[in-house]
Amino acid sequence: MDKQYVIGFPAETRIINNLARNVVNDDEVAGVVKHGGVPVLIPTRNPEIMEQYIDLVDGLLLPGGPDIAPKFYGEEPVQNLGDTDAFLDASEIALVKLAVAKRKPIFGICRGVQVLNVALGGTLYQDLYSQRDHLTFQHYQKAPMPQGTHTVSTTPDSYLAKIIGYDDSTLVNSHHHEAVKAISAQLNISALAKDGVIEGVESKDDDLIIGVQWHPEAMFRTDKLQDALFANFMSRVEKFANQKEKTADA
Ligand SMILES: [Mn+2]
Repeated sequence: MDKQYVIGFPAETRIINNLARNVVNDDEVAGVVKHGGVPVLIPTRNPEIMEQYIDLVDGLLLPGGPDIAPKFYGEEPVQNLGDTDAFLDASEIALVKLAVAKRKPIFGICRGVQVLNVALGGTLYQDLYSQRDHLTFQHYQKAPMPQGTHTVSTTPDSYLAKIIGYDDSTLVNSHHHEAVKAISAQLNISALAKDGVIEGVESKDDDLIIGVQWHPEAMFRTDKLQDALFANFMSRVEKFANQKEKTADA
């Protein structure tokens, strides 16, 4: 990759030493930098200015993070819903819609998959264990995050299968109690856990959007398949940027 492409990272707001700070996950930054991307942090207190950020970036990384306020998909909160932040949600939902409209590639990680689904009209389980009536495996693992704990099956002919292989035994880590319930009409399922929990989503007609419910940023240093997800993201960013240049030249 000759040119370096700018990747937007929406930031969570965390109170550190009594001050509200904008924070991003350093492992996600490292995965993008390794493959030639230039990360920029997007503060999320002001959802109304997200269009300016999308115009600045070539791609969007939707990171892991807290739960999503269920009001964004028309539900009331259940007892086991975790921490939420409506400013973060509103900003990320705006970023997804703008990135899709402006053809900027998205890579969603964990919460990122859930944000993608909600932004594009889908719904979530707020808590797998109290809302799903059949067998649900451990998806909030107690093992160290670089270690995979449950397997996923990739969907044949999916873009994800082209990246990590068409396989029913890819071992991934798992750190979520929310998950996609009704999938957006704009997305396809690209991976499932053996209990049926949706573990991957992607856009239907192209590879503009790829998201995984696990955490490749905790695994990419030692796992070639997970590293390939970051490499693929940056090659998608390059491809869509080149398409835009051609359109602009014509
Ligand atoms: Mn899982």
